This record gives sequence, C-alpha cells and structure tokens, in this order.
Amino acid sequence: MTRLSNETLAHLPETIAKPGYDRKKVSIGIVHLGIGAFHRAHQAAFTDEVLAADPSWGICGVSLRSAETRDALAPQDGLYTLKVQDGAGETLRIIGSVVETLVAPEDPQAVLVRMADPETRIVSLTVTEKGYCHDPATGTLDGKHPDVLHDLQNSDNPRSAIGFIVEALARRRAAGVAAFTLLSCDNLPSNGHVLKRVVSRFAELRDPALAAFVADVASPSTMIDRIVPATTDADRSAIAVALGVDDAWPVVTEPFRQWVVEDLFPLGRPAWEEAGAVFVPEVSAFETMKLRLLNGSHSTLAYLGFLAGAETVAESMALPGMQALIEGLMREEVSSTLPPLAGFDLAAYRLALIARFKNPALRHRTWQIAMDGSQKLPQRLLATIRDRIRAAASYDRLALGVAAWMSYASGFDEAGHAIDVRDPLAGRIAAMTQGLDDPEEIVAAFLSLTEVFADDLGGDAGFRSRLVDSLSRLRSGGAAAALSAWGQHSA
Ligand code: CS2
Repeated sequence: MTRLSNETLAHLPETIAKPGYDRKKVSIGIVHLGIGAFHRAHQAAFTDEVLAADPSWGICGVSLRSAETRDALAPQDGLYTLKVQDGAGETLRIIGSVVETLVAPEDPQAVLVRMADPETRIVSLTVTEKGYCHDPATGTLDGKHPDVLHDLQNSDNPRSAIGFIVEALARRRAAGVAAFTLLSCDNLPSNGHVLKRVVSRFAELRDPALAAFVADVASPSTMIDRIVPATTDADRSAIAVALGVDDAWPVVTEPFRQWVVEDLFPLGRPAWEEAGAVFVPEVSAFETMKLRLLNGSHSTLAYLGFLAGAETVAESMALPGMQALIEGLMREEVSSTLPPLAGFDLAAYRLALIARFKNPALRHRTWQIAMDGSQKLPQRLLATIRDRIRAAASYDRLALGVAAWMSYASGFDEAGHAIDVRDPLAGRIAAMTQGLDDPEEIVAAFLSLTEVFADDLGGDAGFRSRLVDSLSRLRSGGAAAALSAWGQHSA
C-alpha cells in the first residue's frame, strides 16, 4: 500500500482532519529532544493547531537513541496520524508540525547545528525521568553518571540531552546568538528548575564562563498531561484501513489533554493558548497535583495490577478492590498534601481520573507504566508519604503501592516467572535481592537505595514496618487478595 506523505495527504477521506496551513511555508523554530509518542500526541498536536497563525514554529524532532521514529516518519514527510479514542468513539487527525527528524547517535553535529541555529528559539524535551542524569531523590546532577562523564570528556560529540543542550548553548554564546528557551515536558516536580539545575551544574563542570551564560537561560516549568500508550501493530492496521494509505507510526491517545505552562519565553513562543494551553506565573501546584494524583495512582495500579495478572490499566481498574483502593488513595491520602489551587475542583479532577483510567478503548499496558520505577517513585509516591509522616497521618495505600513496586522490581511474578524489569537500577536491585525471601530483608535492601528513598525515609522505622507488612501480605496471599481486602475495607 502507498504511504502517508505530502503527496497522498490531499487524497485522504474527507472525515480525516488535515493540517490547516501550507507545510511548504513551515520553518523550524523548535528542536524537540526525545520524539516519542507522548510528544507527538501532545505538544506537536498543540503546535499543529496554531501553525497557521505563525509557520515559523515547525518542529525538528530528535531521537537520542534509536533510528526507529526517523525511519518511520522521514518517508512520510514527517506526517503521522493522531487517533483520539474512548468508549464513545474516535477521531483521526493528520499532524504536520514535525518537519524534520534527526537521530543523534548517527549525526550529533546535525543536531548541534540545528540547536545552535538562531531560528531555533525553543528546545523542548521529553526524555523521561532518567534522561536528566540526576539523582531522583534530590534532583541534582549525578556527576558519576556514565553519560555525564562521557559528555564532559567529549563535549563536541555528546550523547545525553544535557550534553547536547550545554554544547549548543556554548556554540550560541561563541556566535553571539541569544540562548534558546528550555522547555522540559517530563513528569518531574518543578521540571524547569530540575532541568536548569542539571544543565547549570554540567556547564559549571565544563567552564565557569559558560556557566554564567547558562545561568540566564529561561527554563519555564510545565505540567503536561495526556495518556498515550505505545502504538501497536493492531493500531497501525486499523489506521491504514481508515486512511487508505499506510502510516508506519501513528499515535493513539485519549480525548483529555492539559498543558499548564509558565510564560517565560524571551525569544517568543507559538500561541499555544489558542489550542487550549494555559499560561500561569507559577506551575508547581498543578504539577504536584498531577504527579501525586494521576501518576501516583498510575504507578500503584500498574504494579499491583501487573502482579495480579492485569495486562492493561483498564483491566487493572476492573480487579475487585482496585477502584476502591485508588479512590481512597487519592481522596484520603494524597489530597490533603496538595498545595491549594484557587477555584480548582479537586473532587471532579479525581472523578475524571477514574474515568480516564477506565477508558476501554486504550490498551495501556501496566508493564509500560511499571518501567523506571526507581526514577518515578520519589515524586509520585514517596514525596506524598513524607508529607503524611510529617502530618502524623496514615499512608497505608501509598505504602502498598511502594511494596508492590518492590515485589515487581525484585524480578519475579507470583507464579515465579521472571519479569522483564526495565529500570536503570534493575541490575543492582536483582543482585541485592537475589536469594532473599524474608520481607524484612527485602525491604531493608530496597531502603538502602539512598538515591530513591534518601536518608530520611530510608531510616524511618514506621515506614519500614508498613512496607514489611504490605510486602508480607502481597507475598503470602498475592496481589489480588490484598486488593479485594481493600475493597471490603472501604465498602
Ligand atoms: C504514566 C505516564 O508511563 C507512565 O509512567 O504514568 O506516562 C502518564 O500516562 C502521563 O503522565 C499522563 O499524562
């Protein structure tokens, strides 16, 4: 079958929405590092909707590792389908905002040239938590990270996002070009501050004069939200039927989307507000709410669901007791820890989250969310637990989520089969827990991971005993039984 491309675009069925601007007039104003499904379903879609007003904000999408996305999108002139679906129906839209795709390991110079180009005014990122080469418990640069060490030695040929950003800024400074705005779109608390902190520290390690230039770079924080499962072959086939042409890398997502951004863009920005983004002076309250309610629940239901045999989030939500557990976790344990958000209806937000998790049209795998737990848990569950301990309040559901992660990350499911654990600490965790059977010993081993728990939680006797209690329940009766006990408890 023919491929989706500029040429075939004109012949697609009428029902499919298409870019409302002339793609030939689009030039690059944004370099995006980490062009995965999330970026393409969220920021690239917002940008697509406002390019007609100003075509100078096209996107150059950079993959920092594999060539897969470029190989799929380049033959399609960067075009791809965005399929939005829930139980009520679906819509298809062709996104045209990505006009160039680069693969960093193949040609780091091409990426640096693009980033140093004066026309590039924003460098945005979705590189996941581990892409920041930081210590998740403190949010500071991990000076011993292999990519950091590599990029300090080879500043001309970096491999990490941080190395690329600092080298591109060095080249702009040398050429007398103003710094671009940095825009972290990852699920980190105060993501703009975290990014600025690691980039500044890296620059300091390179050269103090460069560090002074980097100190002035704008790095607004953002809260970005849309659930985007990995695309499957079944998605590709269904979309090819609807389009009448092949699309090698469509993206499938939910109707909901939210983007709250601090308005700090010295070199300008697209009019994203026209597509529904909200600009605010300070984003952290939104971010804390989203990370603790959405992502904290997501991780909890992913680990428990996976252990109980649920392949997807919707299946996990259907397990007896799960909905009661997640509702209770949000209402009883998380909500009181959130900073006030004037005029915001928290109860409605929680209700909407439950409906989003239950979206029957998305096959969002629990395994996908379970990835990189050591990087995710600090901001999703542990910061909330810290606040609850400080307030002398209970946190049994949150502790069950952390214990479920420990059980999962130890590497074996309830039938004794090996789990494909993807986590930067997977090797260390496996070595540390190998042969251990006693929940007390397993918990003690995990709590020694200071980059995850820091010294305070690692040494908290009450926290330790709750984890031991939850892990013992998970190991003796299984996750399904632990959940249905919660269901009865809350009924
Ligand atoms: C998920 C998030 O994979 C995960 O860890 O919790 O990607 C989640 O779907 C998004 O943050 C939703 O905005």
